[in-house]
Amino acid sequence: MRRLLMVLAAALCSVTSVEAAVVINEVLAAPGSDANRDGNSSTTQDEYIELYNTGTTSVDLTGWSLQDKVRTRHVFDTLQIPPGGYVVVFGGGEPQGFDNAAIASTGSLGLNNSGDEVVLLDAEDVEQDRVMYGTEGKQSIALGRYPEGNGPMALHSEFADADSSPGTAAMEQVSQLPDAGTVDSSDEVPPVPTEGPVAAVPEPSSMLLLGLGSVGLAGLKKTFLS
Ligand SMILES: [Ca+2]
Ligand SMILES: [Ca+2]
Repeated sequence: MRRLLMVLAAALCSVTSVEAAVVINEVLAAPGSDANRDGNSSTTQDEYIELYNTGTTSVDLTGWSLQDKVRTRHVFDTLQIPPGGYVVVFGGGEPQGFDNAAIASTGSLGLNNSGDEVVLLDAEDVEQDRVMYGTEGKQSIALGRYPEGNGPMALHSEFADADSSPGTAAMEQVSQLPDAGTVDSSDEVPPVPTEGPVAAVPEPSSMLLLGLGSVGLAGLKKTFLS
């Protein structure tokens, strides 16, 4: 019995260890603007792959690598990714204003616009994550995981108000959109829900009319039946 429990415990541990903390969170194959913010819009240098640490501890990315369908495109130099942190690997250029950014160590990411595969390997060449995309990669819109870090890949514009969010959470981009400066802080403004479908709840005035309608109908029934 004890032996069985030990075997079960070992099996559970191995399952948990397969759950990778660091995932491929966003991919941009066909950049249409200056994604790395170096002042130069380039269809190759502004390509990027964003990694996200879904775990609760830092992960040492030293020796980890990124591959596309063709070959290894980037091998990480010494780099830590903090819990809840992002790392963006650009095709090239001189990325500006990112907490953690790198440029492809082979000189290019080579992300095919009409479809490709991106694989993340750890320092022991064990696969940690893999994403695939098709012709949707042609648009100048990043493909990202939604919910952040563990959902399927979708066009970034389908779940956020921005076409991309290299180095940040997709939802942070949305919350930055309203101009907070125009709101008078002395007024009590109720918080506006930022997500979730709008429920088809009748407005109070129409509910009142409905209520009046049924009272009217009841009255009519009473009149005709009596
Ligand atoms: Ca650029
Ligand atoms: Ca992002």
